[in-house]
Amino acid sequence: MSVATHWGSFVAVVDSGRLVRIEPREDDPAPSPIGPGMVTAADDSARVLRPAVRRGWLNGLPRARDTARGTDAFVEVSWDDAIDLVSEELRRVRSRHGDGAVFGGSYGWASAGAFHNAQGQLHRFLALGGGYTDSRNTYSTAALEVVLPHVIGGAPWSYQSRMPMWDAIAENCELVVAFGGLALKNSQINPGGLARHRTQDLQRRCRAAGVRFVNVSPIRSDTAGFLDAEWLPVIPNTDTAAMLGIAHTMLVNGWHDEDFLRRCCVGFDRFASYLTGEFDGVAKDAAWAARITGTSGDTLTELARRLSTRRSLIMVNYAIQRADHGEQPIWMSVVLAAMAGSMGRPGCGWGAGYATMDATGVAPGRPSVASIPRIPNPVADFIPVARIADTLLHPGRTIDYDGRRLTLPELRLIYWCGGNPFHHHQDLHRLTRAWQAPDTVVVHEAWWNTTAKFADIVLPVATSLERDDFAAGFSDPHLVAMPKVREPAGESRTDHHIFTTLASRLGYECEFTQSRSEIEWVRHLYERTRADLGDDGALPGFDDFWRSSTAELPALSGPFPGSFEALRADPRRFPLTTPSGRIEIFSEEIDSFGYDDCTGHPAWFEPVEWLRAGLSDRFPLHLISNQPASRLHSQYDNGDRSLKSKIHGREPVTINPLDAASRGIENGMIVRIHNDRGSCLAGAVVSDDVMPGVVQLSTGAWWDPARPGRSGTLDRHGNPNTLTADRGCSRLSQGPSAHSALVEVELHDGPPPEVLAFAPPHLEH
Ligand SMILES: Nc1nc2c(c(=O)[nH]1)N[C@H]1C(S)=C(S)[C@@H](COP(=O)(O)OP(=O)(O)OC[C@H]3O[C@@H](n4cnc5c(=O)[nH]c(N)nc54)[C@H](O)[C@@H]3O)O[C@H]1N2
Ligand SMILES: Nc1nc2c(c(=O)[nH]1)N[C@H]1C(S)=C(S)[C@@H](COP(=O)(O)OP(=O)(O)OC[C@H]3O[C@@H](n4cnc5c(=O)[nH]c(N)nc54)[C@H](O)[C@@H]3O)O[C@H]1N2
Ligand SMILES: [Mo]
Repeated sequence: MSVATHWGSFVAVVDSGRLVRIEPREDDPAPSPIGPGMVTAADDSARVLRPAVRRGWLNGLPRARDTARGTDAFVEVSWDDAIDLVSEELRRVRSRHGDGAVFGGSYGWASAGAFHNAQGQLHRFLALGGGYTDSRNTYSTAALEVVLPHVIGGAPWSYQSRMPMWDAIAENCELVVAFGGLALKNSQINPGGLARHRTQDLQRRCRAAGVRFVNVSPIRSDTAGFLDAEWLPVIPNTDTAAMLGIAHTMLVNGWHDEDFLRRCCVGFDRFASYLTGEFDGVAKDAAWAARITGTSGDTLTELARRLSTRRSLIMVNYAIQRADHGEQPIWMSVVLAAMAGSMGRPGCGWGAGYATMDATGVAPGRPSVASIPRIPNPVADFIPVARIADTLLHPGRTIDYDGRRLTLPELRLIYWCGGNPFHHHQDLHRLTRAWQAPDTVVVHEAWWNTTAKFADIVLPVATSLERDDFAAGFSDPHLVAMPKVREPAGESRTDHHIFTTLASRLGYECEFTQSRSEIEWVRHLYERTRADLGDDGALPGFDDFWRSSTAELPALSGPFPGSFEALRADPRRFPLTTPSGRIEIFSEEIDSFGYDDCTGHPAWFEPVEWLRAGLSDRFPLHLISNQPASRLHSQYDNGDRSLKSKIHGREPVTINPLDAASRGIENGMIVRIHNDRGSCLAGAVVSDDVMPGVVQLSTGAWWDPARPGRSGTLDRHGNPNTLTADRGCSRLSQGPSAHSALVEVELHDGPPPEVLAFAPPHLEH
């Protein structure tokens, strides 16, 4: 039976109803090892088997400002009782405090599947019930999503179909400079699933065609060994300065593409006076940039020459914008590509997110596929996604966001479905304090992870292996069947089943289900997709698809709206959708917002936390909390693959030999990483893969506070968000800035405490 996940498609081996193994698909050239590791987690001791309610909440008092959240025992209740409690509480909060007091902006990746999309199900349920406060943008790319439409126009994600694909790069490009690298570990993933992993083969093809790669990153392994990339380690968060130094060199040598800048861009002159220092007296030359980035001026000068004389491509990844002033390196990368002369030439120019997800740069998109239908949300209020703790701590406060003033709403009921904020949010101790504010927290989870433990009502949810659906991954031109391969564990139910029962209790079941059963919905969405494609699509009927497990959608062909090739050819005929119709090197619009931390053109702003900040006296190491190779975020941290990666049960932290030696740290030792926000344990990996002054601790280890609810308490397991800062990138995007954090590392003293991250809370019956 076929299995589809965010980490690819697999085959389930089932024996008399029991899931025995998950194997790679034969036609996947680079299957992810995360898939096979899912089996043991399906029935592990962390599984939530029955609805459970926090003891203090059930006892009724105190509800608001409760510090027992995260520490209390849970009482298991029947589904009937759980549905009563949740529906009553929704009714109470809506009538007492208004629909906007319900927070449904529950961010998170959940699982693959067009129908059982957790956010889609939640939003539909809450919208039909009166509405909810939503969240906007993603933890992945908030800064990019907000700034790029100002600079290159189009919808926030439209660059995906406008940038060169790998095959065109192999054919046309000579030099790729990748800011943040091209980590293949990340291309295991594709949101919503994918049939076959292609990125590795395509990267190899580029290498075979003679494309040279430069990896601008604090970590060497951010490019695959077979690419033979030149490694240019830069001090984290200084990419904008490096790009400015390169741009300045191009300008003063006259290497920049004057014709393209004049015809297809606006505002280069104003930017140029910033570069030369006409405004502030500081020339952003290669020597200036070298001092900031920790590289040599000659290297940057040479890179400027090569970028402007070769057919070149500037790539940016996403991590560089999950940082203080994260808008700047994205904006500046577009400007640099415009200057270099390759913008709008086949296989060259600019692109973002290559290898961060498999389909990015592989296919420019796919025809649209029907999913659980959205209902317009009657509540207009929203918060920028990463400002959740601010909202809970400071309701009524106003903040800036992309030229607007937002008033943070007062949230009384948090409904989280398909995400794990107690892994993904920055500064988890601050989130713990904020989390005490609402009256009620309802969570749908399959496992007792930290978010479940910090809820009031936990409803056990079936996993993607335990329900029927089909996958339509981001940009992947395949549909993959996802038949149920095992029964739901314990009493768990699908999100849809739970919402159907709640909607029934609240009096709108028919509107919610449209009188379709789950399998009828799956069939309906597939047939709808097939009908929308018409004869051109020629998809097989549902029964054939379900039997054969994969169907191929017709390829999309360009040119796509906002194409840079069309812009270069004729900017009058093919304008972008920016106010000027051109690439905005200077944005009058952003300038008019009057923000001091994001002005009218890209610029270097010193991050609050970086290796040249005063704080580095006390915390001399920059923490990179990148994506884990062994799992997707926190998902399947309890799976085989992730468990095997741990060191004495802790998350591995990589540290340079120089930094390790001066601290007496050796491979395999348990260390304590700390700053003023918190501390965690981790297992040391000593390697010159990371540059000196930098430590790397992946995201997603289930947070394991030693004294839950106690501010600053030790995390025994190694979640980096115990250390990161909860600070918006700037007033423009208010995005998360996880990659701007300084820490110190020391040997852990004495016997290490047991890791209890995977232990369920105390359960009463
Ligand atoms: N320090 C630091 N923090 C970061 C990042 C970083 O780089 N550094 N990266 C950020 C990024 S890019 C992202 S995208 C976020 C990711 O943050 P999340 O998307 O919140 O992380 P996941 O671990 O994918 O959480 C998904 C949760 O949904 C549950 N789940 C799975 N399927 C279903 C389902 O069908 N129904 C329900 N109800 N639940 C389901 C899983 O068990 C899991 O607990 O993290 C962010 N946090
Ligand atoms: N295996 C796996 N793959 C994933 C995910 C996962 O959880 N697991 N998550 C997926 C998701 S949701 C997303 S959004 C993407 C994220 O894709 P990215 O954000 O691109 O991925 P990261 O692994 O966080 O970061 C990649 C590298 O950026 C480098 N970097 C960090 N800060 C800086 C900096 O200031 N300057 C420079 N030059 N480099 C820097 C680090 O060395 C890091 O290894 O990955 C996706 N792919
Ligand atoms: Mo992400």
